[in-house]
Amino acid sequence: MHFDCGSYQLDLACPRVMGIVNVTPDSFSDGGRYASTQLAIEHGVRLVAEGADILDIGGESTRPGAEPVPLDEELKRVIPVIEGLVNLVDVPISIDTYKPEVMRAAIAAGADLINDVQALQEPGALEAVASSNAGVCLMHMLGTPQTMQTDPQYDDVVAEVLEFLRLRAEAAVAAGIARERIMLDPGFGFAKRSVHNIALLRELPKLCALGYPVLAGLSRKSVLGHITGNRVEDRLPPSIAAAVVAVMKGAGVVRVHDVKATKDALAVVAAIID
Ligand code: 7PJ
Repeated sequence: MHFDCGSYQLDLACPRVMGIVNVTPDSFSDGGRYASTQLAIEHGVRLVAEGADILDIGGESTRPGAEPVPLDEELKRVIPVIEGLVNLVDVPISIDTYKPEVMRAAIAAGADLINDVQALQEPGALEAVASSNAGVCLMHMLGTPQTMQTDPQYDDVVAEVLEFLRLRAEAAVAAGIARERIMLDPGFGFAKRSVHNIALLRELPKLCALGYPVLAGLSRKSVLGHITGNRVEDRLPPSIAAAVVAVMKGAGVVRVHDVKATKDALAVVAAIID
């Protein structure tokens, strides 16, 4: 299976690792260490040296309870980082945003992939992607980062997430985005309790059966803390296990903080599993 994004075509026969580059002073696990443009660029270059196949640049933390970032502040954070990285690395640059203005500016600055936790539901977002050749990751969430963890309720979380993503993919295709440019993501940790996250990972093959590449983002997330009792700084082993399970259940891309460790684990999987 191939995934088209900007000037890149990714062969997803072997699973790809998306490395996270936060440019957010309040990001829950990096604590603002890469807040400055220069540090974020250096971090991205380091992740590519470790084997990242995609870099995901985020300027607004979407962790539960995070405050929204004003448009001009988000642009100031992410655009210089994208501009710096496109000249330094030869992997697709993804922008983690739900704001159409940020999508357009990021694409103009060289971004190849729009990673939208709101699945292009913001007015103007479908058009912003359709008028480019960027790829898009459509993610499932209920509500907003401010409200999503209050009390997520599902009758059948797997069926509901699948139906939502199927409809968003249809909307994207209807807006003129080719199927080859679309990737789907169940949105682990977004308006989901641990039981919901575990059910979605266990049933990931059902999402893969929709026919689009699937991205899984479980790195350091609280479901792994609930299972192990580990604090966020001690969640590397559970994150590796989650990435391995996601790939074995069909994910084409895993979104992670710890690129080198994840690449090593997936190399072992690739050597054994056909
Ligand atoms: C995800 C994301 C995810 C996609 C974040 C964190 C919270 N984008 N952005 N999927 N998570 N596509 O990294 O813990 O799971 S931010």
